[in-house]
Amino acid sequence: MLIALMRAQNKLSAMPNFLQDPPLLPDSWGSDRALREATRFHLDEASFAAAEEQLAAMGATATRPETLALAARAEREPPIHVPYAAWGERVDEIRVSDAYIELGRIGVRAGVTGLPYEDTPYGAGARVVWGALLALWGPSSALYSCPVAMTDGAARTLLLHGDLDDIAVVGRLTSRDPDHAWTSGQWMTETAGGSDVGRTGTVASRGPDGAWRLTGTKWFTSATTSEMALTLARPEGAAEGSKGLTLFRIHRLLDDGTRNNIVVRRLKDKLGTRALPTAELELEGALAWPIGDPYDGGGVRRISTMLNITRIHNSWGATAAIGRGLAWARAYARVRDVFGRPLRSMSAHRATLSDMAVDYAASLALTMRCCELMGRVEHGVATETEVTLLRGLTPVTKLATGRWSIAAVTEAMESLGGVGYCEDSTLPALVRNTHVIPIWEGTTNVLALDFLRAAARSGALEVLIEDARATVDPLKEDPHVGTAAVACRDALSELKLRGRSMLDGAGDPEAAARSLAMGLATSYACARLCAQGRWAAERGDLRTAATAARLAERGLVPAKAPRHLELGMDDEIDRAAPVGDGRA
Ligand code: MFK
Repeated sequence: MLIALMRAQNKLSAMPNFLQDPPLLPDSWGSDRALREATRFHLDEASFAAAEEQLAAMGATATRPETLALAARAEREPPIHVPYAAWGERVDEIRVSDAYIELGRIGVRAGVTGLPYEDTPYGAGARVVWGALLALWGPSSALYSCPVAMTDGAARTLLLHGDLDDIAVVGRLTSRDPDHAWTSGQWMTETAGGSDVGRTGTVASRGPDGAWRLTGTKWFTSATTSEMALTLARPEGAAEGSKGLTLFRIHRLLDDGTRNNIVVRRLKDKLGTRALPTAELELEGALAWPIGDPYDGGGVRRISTMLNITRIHNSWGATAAIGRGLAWARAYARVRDVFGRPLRSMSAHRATLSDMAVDYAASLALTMRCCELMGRVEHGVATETEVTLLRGLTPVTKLATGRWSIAAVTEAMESLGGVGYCEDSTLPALVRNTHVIPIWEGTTNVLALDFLRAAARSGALEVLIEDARATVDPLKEDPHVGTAAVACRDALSELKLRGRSMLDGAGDPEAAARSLAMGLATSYACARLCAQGRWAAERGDLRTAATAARLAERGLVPAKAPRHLELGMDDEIDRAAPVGDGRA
C-alpha cells in the first residue's frame, strides 16, 4: 500500500531501487485459526471460554513489535562466560542478555511453568490450555522455552519420585513470580554421547557425613544459569550400564551463596539457540541429593519422567516453529508483488503454503492429543490404556514433528526469497533454532527405537493403532472425511502388520523403526484430523476435513527401510581413506 501511494505521488525515483513493504506478523492467537480450532476441539466449551482471554493476551504480546525486538536483541547478545573475577577468584559467571531474561519473565508470569501445577477451571484440560499458551509464547522466547521445558520436567519428576526436601523446591519451579521462580537444567549428556546414557561416567561418592558428592564431566548442559538441575551419576561400586545409575538434584550455588564445586569449562559455540547458554561443566565433588533410593538403579527410569515431559515441550517447539514460519510466509505473501501480480495469487506459491498448513495441522493434532492425555494422567483420571497410549505417542510425536518442522521453516525461509536468507529478516534465526529440535531430547532414530521398546514392553503399538482405528471407524461413511478415514484405516492395517512382524523379530527391526514411527505419526494425525474435521464440518467449516483429505492424499505409509547392503553403504564407509587431523 505504501509503495502504491508513493508511486502515485511519483516519489519513488528518489528512493533506492529495492523497497518493499515489510511483512508484519499478525496477532498470533487472533490470526491462527488452526491453533484456535485445535485448542477448542480438545477442550469443553466452558474451559475454552475460560481460557480464551489469557490466550488472546499472550497472542497479542508474543507478536507485538516490542517482544519481537527483545527476541532479536537476545539473539544478538549471546551469553558470556566470565571464569575469574578481577582479582583472580574463580567465579564462573555466565552472563545472559537482559532481553532473554525479560522474555522468560513474560512466559513465567503467564504460566508457562506454573499453569499445569495450579488449581485451574480446566481440570484435566489444563495441559491443553498450557500447550496453546506455550505455542504462542515459545517462538518469541529466544529459546527461553528450553529452561521452561526442563523446569516443568524437573517439577513433575520431583513430585513423583522425590522426598519432602525435593518437593520443597517445586514451589519455586512452578511459581509465576519471576523474582521468586527458579529454573532447572537437565545435565544428562556426557562425552560418551547424549543417546547412550548408560555410559554415564560421573561418579557419586557418599562421605562420612552422609552427603553425596559428584565428580565427572557433563558435556552438554543447556540453560546453565538455572538455579538447579537434575543429573545422573553412578554411586561408587554400582553396576555398569543404565541399571547402575542414580538421579540427583544438584544446585548451582550452595545455601550460603558460594559455588558448588562446579567449573564451567567453556560455553558451546552452537549453530543456533544463541541466546541460550549451553556449557561444558566439570563437577569437582559437587554436593547433590539423590532422588529416590540411591542404590536401586532406578535413575534412568526416574529421569524418563522428565524426558517424556521435555519431549512434549520439544514437540510444541516444533509445532510452534511451523506455525511461526507459516505466519511469516503468509505475511510476506500479503505484501509482495511478483511478475506484476500479488504473490498470494500465484498458484505455485498457494500450493506450497497450503501443504505447509497441512503439516501444521498434523503437528497440532499430535501435540494437542499428547497434552489431552498428559492432563488426564496428571489429574489421575487416565485409564491404563491411555497411559500406554501416551507412552507410545510421545516419542512418535516428538520425532515426526521435529522432522516436519525442519522442512517447514526451510520452506518459510525460501518463500521470502533472498531477504529470508538475510539475518535481519529474522528467518535465519528461526531456521537455526528449529534445527536443534530433532537433536534435543533424543534424535529421530533414538526416539523410533524408544517407541519400539514401548511397543515391546507395554503393547504401545496395538494401543496406538486401536485408538486411531476407533477414531476413524465411525467416520467411514462421512461425506466430508469418509475417504480420508478409509485411507487411514488401510494405512493402520498395513502398519500393524509391519510393526507386529518387527516385534516378532522379522527382518531388521531397528532399521525399520523410523519408517514405522513416521507412518504411525502421519496416520494417527490423519485419524485425529478426520475426527476434528467432522466436528468442524458440523459447525459449518470444511477446512479441517479438507486438511485430513490432503494428508491422506499425500500418502500415510512411508517406504520401508532402505536395503543398505545393496546400496553399498558399507563399502563407502569402510573403503574411505581419511586425511587430515580432524581440526577445522
Ligand atoms: C534447546 C536446547 C538446546 C540444546 C541442544 C541439544 C543438543 C543435544 C543435547 C543432548 O544431548 S539432549 C539429550 C538427548 N538424550 C536423550 O534424550 C536420551 C536418549 N536416550 C534414551 O532415550 C534412552 O532410551 C534412555 C537413556 C532413556 C534409556 O536407555 P537405556 O540406557 O538403554 O535404558 P533402558 O533399560 O531402556 O531403560 C531403563 C529404564 O528406564 C527402564 O525401566 P526399568 O528400570 O523399570 O526396567 C525403562 O522402561 C525406563 N525408560 C526408558 N525410557 C523411558 C522409560 N520409561 C518411561 N519413558 C521412557 N521414555
